[in-house]
Amino acid sequence: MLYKKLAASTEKALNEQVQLEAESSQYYLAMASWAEVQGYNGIAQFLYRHSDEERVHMLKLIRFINDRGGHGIVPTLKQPAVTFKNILEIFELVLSHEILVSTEINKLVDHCLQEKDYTTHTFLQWYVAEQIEEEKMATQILDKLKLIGEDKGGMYIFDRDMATLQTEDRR
Ligand code: OFO
Repeated sequence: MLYKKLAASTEKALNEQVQLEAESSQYYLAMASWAEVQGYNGIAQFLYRHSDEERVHMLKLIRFINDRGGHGIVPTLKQPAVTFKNILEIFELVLSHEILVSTEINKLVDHCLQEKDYTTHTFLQWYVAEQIEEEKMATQILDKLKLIGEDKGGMYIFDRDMATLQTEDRR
């Protein structure tokens, strides 16, 4: 084994994060599908990309756990929401979900410091930085939606622009 084996408690905590990243991917996939059916094709494309990125976040964790002598567990996923009130609600949910993920990442970082597991601590810094970007992106999108309000023309342009908006990613 190349690396010092993960402590059982760290392996468990990382696998819980695998679950959360997988749930994030499913959640955004459900939002993407709903937006597409409602005719918001640009927003749907953005959310499909976001869902794919969350799956990559999950994979990075699984590979890391396995590289460190643990076992990355592919989780069972619960059914995400099927319908949403409107686009504003979707991005409010995205922001609150990302804040939840950031909280969990911070708990993991804290756990690593307590365990003196500096390798996992370093690995997690990528997620810390990613969460800052994701919270910022969701906040900026919400600001735009609040400016648009009930303006249908504004929403048309917003939807068009979202087709090409890059989800932040440092891979
Ligand atoms: Fe995995 O970055 Fe958002 O949740």
